[in-house]
Amino acid sequence: PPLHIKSRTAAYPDSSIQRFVVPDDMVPWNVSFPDYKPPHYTAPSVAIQPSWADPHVEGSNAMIAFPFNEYDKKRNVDRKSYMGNYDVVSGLPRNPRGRTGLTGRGLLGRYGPNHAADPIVTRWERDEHGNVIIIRGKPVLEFVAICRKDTGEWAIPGGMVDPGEYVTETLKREFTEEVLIDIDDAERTETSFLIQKLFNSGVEVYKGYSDDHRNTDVAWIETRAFNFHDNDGSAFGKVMLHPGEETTGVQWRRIDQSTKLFASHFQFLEAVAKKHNAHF
Ligand code: RP5
Ligand code: MG
Ligand code: MG
Repeated sequence: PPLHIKSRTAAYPDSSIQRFVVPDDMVPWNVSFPDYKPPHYTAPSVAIQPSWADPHVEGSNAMIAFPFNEYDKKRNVDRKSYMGNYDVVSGLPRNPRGRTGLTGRGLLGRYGPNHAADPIVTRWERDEHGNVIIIRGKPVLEFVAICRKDTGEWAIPGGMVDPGEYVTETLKREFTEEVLIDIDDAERTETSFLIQKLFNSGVEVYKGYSDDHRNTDVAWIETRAFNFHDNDGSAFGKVMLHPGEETTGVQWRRIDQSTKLFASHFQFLEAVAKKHNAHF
């Protein structure tokens, strides 16, 4: 697997914490790194134990408190990884991609994997006459992008899976929450029917680790990304997109090499472009 990069971003978000520097060759756990002393940080927002976070446990007690590598029936949280069984060392789960330079949960609620979902809604980019734009012989795709408040980067409007929630529900819920859909009454019924239909046609394009700047040695994000393609533009034809609470902007953006995107989203969009044999 590729080296995680954003998971080693020096300044930990929303804090004054600096990660311990982990050179590329020291990332794998099986490489000995005797001097490795990552700072411990659990954000106050997590430590106050909101409903989306695990209760805080000291050191090796985590192993007793949570069924790692299993479905946690008590809390309705999936603690299995999409990347196979992860190691549990001194009672704590170990990031399957290697060292991050930080221990504690940081901004993440769960010890071990924190499951997310990413809805990639696409359509063909068209000119003013309605013709699909072609670049170097290939049609161009657009996706619904949000501008995130936390990093200022463009991103897929994804989010965390709630306890007991199916990923298919998370995809729809997050999309609705982050990209509020504003349509007038006359069109509401028809449009929501078409969007509903679109959301039943998802194709999975990624399942696994998310190289997120919030990841730590003991807590990390894993996601499933699904593509919902509005091929003739009918589902979103009359729909206006509006930014939700965690978002400063929302727009249809061209899918190509040029955009710097949040977490591993670039990789997911590349997979979508390939799948549709589109320009990238
Ligand atoms: C990324 O963080 C995932 O790919 C997903 O898009 C996102 C989930 O976190 P929040 O949007 O809830 O902050 O790693
Ligand atoms: Mg989100
Ligand atoms: Mg959200």
